[in-house]
Amino acid sequence: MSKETNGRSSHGSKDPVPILTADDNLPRLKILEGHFQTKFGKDPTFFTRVPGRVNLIGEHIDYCGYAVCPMAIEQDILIAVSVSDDDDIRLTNVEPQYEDFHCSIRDVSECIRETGQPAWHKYFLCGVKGALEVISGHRDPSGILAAVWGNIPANSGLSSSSALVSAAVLSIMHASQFHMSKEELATISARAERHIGTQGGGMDQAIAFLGKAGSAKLIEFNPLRGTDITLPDSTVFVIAHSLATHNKAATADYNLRVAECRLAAKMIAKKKNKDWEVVQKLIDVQERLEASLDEMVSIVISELHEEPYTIDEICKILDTTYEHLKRTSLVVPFNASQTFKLRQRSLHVFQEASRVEAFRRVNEDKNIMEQEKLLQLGNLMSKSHASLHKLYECSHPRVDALVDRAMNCGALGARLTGAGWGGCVVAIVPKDKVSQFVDTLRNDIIYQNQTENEVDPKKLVFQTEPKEGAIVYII
Ligand code: ADP
Ligand code: NG1
Repeated sequence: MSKETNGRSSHGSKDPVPILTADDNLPRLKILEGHFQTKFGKDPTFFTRVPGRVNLIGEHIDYCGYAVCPMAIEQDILIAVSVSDDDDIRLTNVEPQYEDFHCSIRDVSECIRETGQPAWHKYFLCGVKGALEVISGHRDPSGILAAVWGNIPANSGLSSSSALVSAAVLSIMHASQFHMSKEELATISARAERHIGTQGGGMDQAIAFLGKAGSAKLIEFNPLRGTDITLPDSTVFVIAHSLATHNKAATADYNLRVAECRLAAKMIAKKKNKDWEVVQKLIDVQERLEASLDEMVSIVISELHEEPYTIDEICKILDTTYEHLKRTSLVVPFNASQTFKLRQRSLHVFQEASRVEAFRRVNEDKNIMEQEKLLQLGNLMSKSHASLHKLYECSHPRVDALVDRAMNCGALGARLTGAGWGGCVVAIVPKDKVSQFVDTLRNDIIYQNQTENEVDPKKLVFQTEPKEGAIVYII
């Protein structure tokens, strides 16, 4: 077993990332160490480990300011690190599809900005940039050597990109002996990942650091905090891959949703005579109106129409110009013909935020019988999926088919997890039925997709349970 190293984890910061001693019970670290030695001809001095996550409920609402309910999973990103003798950042990856990369620490921003698909090294560099923004002025940053190895399915809604960015932030911070709390590291990592271009809300980086073995977390924002959610003993969550993947940073899908929510917030504020220019998030307008989530649903229905809004119409209602809107609300430059489904998106957000509250209440309520609890949790998850499919339009035919299949195989609820447009589903299954459920779903996926020889079905459908957040291993 790895043990906490006395005194090393405090460094004066509240709730720091644990620093453990790496030992022989961690075979992946040994393999990664070997890769590092082969590539760089020296030993790493420490390792960072950051998990992926599965979001149980609360999708596409973190960037609107609302609480979400994820848990950290077993799959992770590991990085072996050593400070280098020069200013260079040298990166290598155990998986050959991720090519080696190097650049000077002075050129990090420029390398992130380079056009083309968002290559893997850019996520690492986002982490470096985010960390440098905090430590510059306090420390002289040096170059580093880093070997990366991850086993979180990529582009699949299990937060592989945030685990990579967060692990890069943690690596630079630890290498610079700059010790911060988990909440601070999560905030820095969320800001860092936005350098890739997507305006994420911070859920993934929060659970990456705040994850706790045995508990899901209610993650709340502004200020960032995590509260344990103890899930019923008689339930298991199963993750299944739809075999459709989607890279968030490679398309405008995600940022369009962020923009639609911002515009909806401003439009409701304007119609209700509030300071629409200052309002950025849907939670801001709810706070100004001092309304409940149910009341916000009624307000959306009475104030926003169903037909998609054009930019001209939005500008007219807000009495502003497109140029001004671009600076304040639009996170990517859309062309003038882009339309915005403000009513559908904001309805999803307010109703999903209510479902998160209900999910928490059901878990905490000691008066609900266990079996009834599972049914209620499952029902909330299925309603969440229906809303992501219909109102938020971020599902995928393969994801919808997998959700249906999971329900037919005995799940009590199933939903898309993560950003969507492909990726994974999460299903809630009674513990005594789970092995039959997993076997049936695996066989089904093999049959449906003829993938028996291509993908290991064990990696496509697997049980999961809440795991610990980020860790530093010293040698
Ligand atoms: P996710 O939902 O998994 O976070 P994203 O589309 O946001 O998906 O980001 C996935 C990207 O993160 C990949 O395309 C790749 O560039 C990077 N990535 C994920 N896992 C690894 C890994 N093990 N090694 C290197 N890069 C990785
Ligand atoms: P994924 O793509 O699943 O890692 C993204 C965002 C989250 C959140 C979810 C949708 C990033 C890094 N992550 O997660 O903040 O908005 O979509 O709930 O942008």
